[in-house]
Amino acid sequence: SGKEKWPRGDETVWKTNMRGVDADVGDITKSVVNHVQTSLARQAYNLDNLGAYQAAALSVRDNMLVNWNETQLHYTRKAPKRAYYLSLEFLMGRTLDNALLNLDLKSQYKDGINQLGFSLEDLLEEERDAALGNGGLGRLAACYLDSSASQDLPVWGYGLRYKYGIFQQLISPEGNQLEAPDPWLDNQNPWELPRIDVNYEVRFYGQSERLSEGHGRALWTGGQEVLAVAYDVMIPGCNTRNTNNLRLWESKPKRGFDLNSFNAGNYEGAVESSNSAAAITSVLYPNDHTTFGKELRLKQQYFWTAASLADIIRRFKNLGKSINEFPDYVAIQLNDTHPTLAIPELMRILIDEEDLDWNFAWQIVTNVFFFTNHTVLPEALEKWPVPLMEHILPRHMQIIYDIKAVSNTNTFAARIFLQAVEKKFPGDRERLARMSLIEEGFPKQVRMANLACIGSRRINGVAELHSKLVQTTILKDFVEFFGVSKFGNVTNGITPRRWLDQCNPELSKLISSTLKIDKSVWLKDLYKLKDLVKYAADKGFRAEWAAIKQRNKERLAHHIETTLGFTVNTNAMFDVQIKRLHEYKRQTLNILGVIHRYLELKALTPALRKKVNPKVVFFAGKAAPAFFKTIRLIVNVARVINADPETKDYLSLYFLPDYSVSLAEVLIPASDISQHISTAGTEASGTSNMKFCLNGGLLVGTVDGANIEIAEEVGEENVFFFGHLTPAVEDLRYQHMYHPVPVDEACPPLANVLNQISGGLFGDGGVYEPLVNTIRQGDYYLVTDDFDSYIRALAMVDEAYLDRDEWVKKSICTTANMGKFSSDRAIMDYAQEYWNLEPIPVGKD
Ligand code: GPV
Repeated sequence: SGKEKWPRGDETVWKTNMRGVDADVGDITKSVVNHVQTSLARQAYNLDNLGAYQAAALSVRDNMLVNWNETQLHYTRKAPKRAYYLSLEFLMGRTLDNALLNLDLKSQYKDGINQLGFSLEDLLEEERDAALGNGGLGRLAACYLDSSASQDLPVWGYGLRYKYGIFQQLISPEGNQLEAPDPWLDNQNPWELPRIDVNYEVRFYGQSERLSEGHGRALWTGGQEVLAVAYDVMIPGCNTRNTNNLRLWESKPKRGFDLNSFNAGNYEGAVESSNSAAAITSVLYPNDHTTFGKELRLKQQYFWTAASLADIIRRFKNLGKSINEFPDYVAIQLNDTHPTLAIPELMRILIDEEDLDWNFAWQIVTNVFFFTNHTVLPEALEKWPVPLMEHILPRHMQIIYDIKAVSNTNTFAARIFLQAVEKKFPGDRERLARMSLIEEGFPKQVRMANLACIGSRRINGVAELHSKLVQTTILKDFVEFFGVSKFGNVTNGITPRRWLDQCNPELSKLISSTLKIDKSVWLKDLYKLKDLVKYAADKGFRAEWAAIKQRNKERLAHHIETTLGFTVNTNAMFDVQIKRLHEYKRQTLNILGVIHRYLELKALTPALRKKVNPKVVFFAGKAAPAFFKTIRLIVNVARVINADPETKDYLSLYFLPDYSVSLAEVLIPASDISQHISTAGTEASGTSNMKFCLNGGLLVGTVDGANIEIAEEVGEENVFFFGHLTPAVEDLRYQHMYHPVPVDEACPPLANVLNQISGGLFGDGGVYEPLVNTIRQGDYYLVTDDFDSYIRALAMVDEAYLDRDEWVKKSICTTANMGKFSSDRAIMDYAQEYWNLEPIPVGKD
């Protein structure tokens, strides 16, 4: 009785039979063959690349599992404060290559796979991307997981296990985007561990009755109960045994069949309810920067936050601490407003289940949560109709009204401040209306950003300019209410493991051999790249640098040749814009610039044309229906100019379908120049700008988001800036509204381009009228105002590229000065300035 002895049985037998990570090639082939036979039930004679990939993945997974187990045990024993990153999106991409590199097993596996008659490169191509995200926001979450594990920080991610990730994009011959489902789990996913035993019931609908006694308690009953089942994804750190966890929830019916319906003979009804539970995690909503107010989306958000919180609380309770100490052991980061329901959900748990006093519960809540805002665009600010919330989450709606009442009658911690504000702005009812959690109207709506803001310990934006804009525009009233110290900035970052070492192995090797330090050192201290600056003067080094860029361009060309059948001119400058299509990101400005260039080329004599710097322009990105026309225009411009014998050697254009993390890994290292050309003040940060620069590509961009900080680091002489600055944007928009000037007057070269489109140079001009009219009328994103300056910037790019020696120096100096943009720096900033978290390295007690 009493204490059990662990392990059971003979400890040395356990120890000598545990797998280690220092497997040699013999162990690797043995483990892969074993998985072929026993996990896949296949044999050597019928093994294809897919089977070999799966066996290799399972073998690598075994190595990760050893570390993962050890890490979780270590964290449990040490009981440190932990942080949880709640994100509705994790855009992970492929795992095998990344895992091999982080575990430092790539060369051993390469040899082992070779001995078995396969090529590791081929097997890597068999893996499907895990594309559980739309764009930058989801990819940022993935980079942050890599950096947390790599720096031994006890951070877990929580998300949803969508059956279908972001849609697969097809482009029809006419240039229309078509969407197909992304059945990424069809081949089985070797990287996830189903945890059927880790599950929670989540309630929807029903009734919430306030209890007369107690302190705002209620009883929530009835409705529908859905089961959340955990799937764990291991996150290996680079050059450490620490392996963190990403826990994804899948929805299941609570019982396979509802017995009551079954007894009543209502077979169809029973099956239907089981279908509706599974629907919750069936698909990732493809809306980037927009909200739709769809019931299923609200159910996704609650399902995920409720399951995650239940799991976090269960883990906390295992520590045997009092609930008062919750904020000392738990920090929860809200990735945008999508998980904001976690705030009223934690209130519900503390009040209704833990029986805490309302004010005390609110004090705990406001010390646990941290909120990151990722945009100031109004269309992205989430609002949920009150009637919908009342229907689906009646208890949470009551709590939100209670929070609203308390914040309005100012009985909580910030009372002193509000009194001061009221003194300063006596009877400012408009201010109160703006700050309210409920927006008046038909219907009333819950403002999730306001809720996230008042329910969090600290709030941050994602680049210096953006964080300033958050504080002076959308959350201005809250800065005046709480004081500015509650607001901060954490400039985004990217993991140099995936975005340099993995995607550009030749450059990584050159850096290590030049700096004479192992990559495991500089990959985890990216400021070390600074020493590359002095080699910019070295002719031999420049030649190697340029040769690698050239081979990366050929690798991209080869990829395009084999997948799309186009032959790309690798002697040209490669100019790339890859990101979700949005009006504010201004892919239109880019394509209009391409047409302008084409018309200028056509006007030149053949002799003069020969002096022009040849250029290939690449676009890729998925679109919401509102931006389909932009893709159609790009595709049809490509069709015309790529077939024009007079110009095609000097200018060609490709729209690469189905943009993904894996495609980005091929495109980014091949770019000479990339475009980050949002209207000033609209792109919160951007993160692909960092990836291009880290790989020695230069930027043409507006003075926006992280472009500004990149220029601060690499030097303004190495960035091609153009366009109006943020403070001018509002005035220009005002002028467009009240003193409109026709495009023909405001910018004749642009008017000419628009007229060519309308005139049918790229097929039926009528098709493009709505697109062209966004510029001719209103021009909210200031394409007209920035066009001349944009064309001038591109001319400067051409001129700079002609002096190839200088260009390569710029390229080297750019990479060398990108240390700040490692996501290691960003995540350490969160750990220290927000979460109060310490590294907990495994095996270094
Ligand atoms: I809100 N972002 C995104 O990808 N999707 C969204 O729904 C929202 C923001 C992006 C921003 O647009 C980028 O500027 C930023 O770099 C990225 O989030 C990560 O912070």
